Amino acid sequence: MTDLAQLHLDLKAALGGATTSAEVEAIRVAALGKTGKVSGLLKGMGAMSPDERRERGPLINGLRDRLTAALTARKTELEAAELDAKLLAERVDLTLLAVPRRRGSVHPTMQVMDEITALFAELGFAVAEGPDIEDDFHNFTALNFPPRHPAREMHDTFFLTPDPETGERKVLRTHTSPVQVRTMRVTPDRPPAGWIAAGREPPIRIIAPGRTFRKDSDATHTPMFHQVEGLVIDKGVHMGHLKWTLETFVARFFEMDAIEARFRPHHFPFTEPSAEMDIRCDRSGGELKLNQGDSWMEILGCGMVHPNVLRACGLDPDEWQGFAFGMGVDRLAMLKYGIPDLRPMFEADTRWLSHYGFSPFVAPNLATGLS
Ligand code: 2NL
Repeated sequence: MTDLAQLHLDLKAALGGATTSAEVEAIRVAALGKTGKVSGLLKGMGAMSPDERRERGPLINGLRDRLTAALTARKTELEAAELDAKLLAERVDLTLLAVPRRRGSVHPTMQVMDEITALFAELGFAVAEGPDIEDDFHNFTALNFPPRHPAREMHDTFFLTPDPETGERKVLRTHTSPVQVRTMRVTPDRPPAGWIAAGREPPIRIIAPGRTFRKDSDATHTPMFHQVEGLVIDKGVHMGHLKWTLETFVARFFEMDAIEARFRPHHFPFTEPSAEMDIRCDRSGGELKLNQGDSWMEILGCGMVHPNVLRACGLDPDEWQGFAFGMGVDRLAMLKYGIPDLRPMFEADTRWLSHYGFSPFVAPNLATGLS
């Protein structure tokens, strides 16, 4: 037998014995790699005499071609088997429950924010957002707080260190009203990203949910709390629109057909007239029952947007009118979900959160119910 035939037989035997694609690769390197046996034969052809090359050349080339074909075939075969084995090992058991062990939950405040947002979305309100750090103009002046008026102190404002160059004193917003101011004011400069809905022409229908801050800390106040404010600007808007919107809102929020409410005169610098909305309830027996009894519970503040506010936002009060309202979300969450104490709300105690929290997999919507 010739040396070439023997080499061919040896390689075929080795290939037949290979059980992994890695072994096939090792055989390929040993035969056809840089220092492989077949590569050596191919290189040696240069030093042959023309006659020898005519005789051995086709044999060596033939060996190389047959070997390459055999290597490829065996490698493909083994790789397919390896892939099958891997897929079998990585099989997903679809009979396992998709419900994970619960680790995180939705805070009741955020659940109620989502509920209120879903509810007002159905009434045609868009969501507007703005910065937590505000300037005096948007938090106070545009909202008809006179300069150095006690109302500014009443808000127990957190002031930031004044800018050393301009002396400007920024504040942590004491309400989300500045978001509405930013929505109404059409300014030539583009609002920064994240100030959603800033600079819109009326008609306007928005709610502004978000964090607010006041220097206040006791059994019923935390220095950080959450508000949802709402604003409607259009032509011919009046208290009737305000009343229907808010009565519809509370009935849907508490998931009742109707809720008896009263509007009690009040004062806010930014609305005229202003009112607080109370709903009928019965607190006897330690349990809160809505629509029963002789007690009234304050639920939100509201009013017709003050002409000075419209003017500060570049709107002509003779052309545009509006109503606005504001509510404390944390208190509404406590009311709706029977949370007795405000203080643990923001302590991030996981036992409290797993007790009062909501599933992150069920987003509130009016089609399947809010809660
Ligand atoms: C409350 C009362 C209220 C507003 C907020 C508002 C905003 C603009 C113009 C006029 Cl831009 N008003 N917001 C109006 C009435 C009441 O909040 O007790 N909040 C917790």
